[in-house]
Amino acid sequence: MAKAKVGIIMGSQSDWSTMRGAAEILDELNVAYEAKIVSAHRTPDRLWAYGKSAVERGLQVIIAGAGGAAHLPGMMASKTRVPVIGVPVQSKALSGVDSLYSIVQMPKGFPVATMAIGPAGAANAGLMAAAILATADTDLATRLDDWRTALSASIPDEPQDD
Ligand code: RP5
Repeated sequence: MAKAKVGIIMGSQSDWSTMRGAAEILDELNVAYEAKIVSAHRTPDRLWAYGKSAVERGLQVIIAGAGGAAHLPGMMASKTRVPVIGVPVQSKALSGVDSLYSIVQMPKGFPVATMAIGPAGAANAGLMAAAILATADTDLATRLDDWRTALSASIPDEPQDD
């Protein structure tokens, strides 16, 4: 199995149904990744160890998804210089606006590239990770260009009746 270039991490098993969207994009684009549950609150030591070892393990992008008090992406960004893409998972109580605000409002110095709330954000996180890697990988760049061309081609010119 190829060594993971992208780490997909999430605060809970319950986030996987959303974060799977990032994994599916990386599968389509043949980008090696790993997926782990790493919680800022429930497993803080795991978060620390993951961030501390990310560079030496060869991770080039981290996609971090969390909901509610969504501290995982920001804490990970504080622990590693590997670029972190944050995905606000849709929460039950506040529909993910809490997650979005928690992730996007980083203090100067520790950025998190924050996506949209929910599945679209997860898929876009996969695409963003691929785009970052494609700057130094021409084969991946071609696959990503082809993916984008196929998406555009799938959009009809005119609306159809249901
Ligand atoms: C966060 O709390 C997780 O990222 C998840 O989105 C949310 C709820 O977690 P569970 O109670 O479903 O485990 O830590």
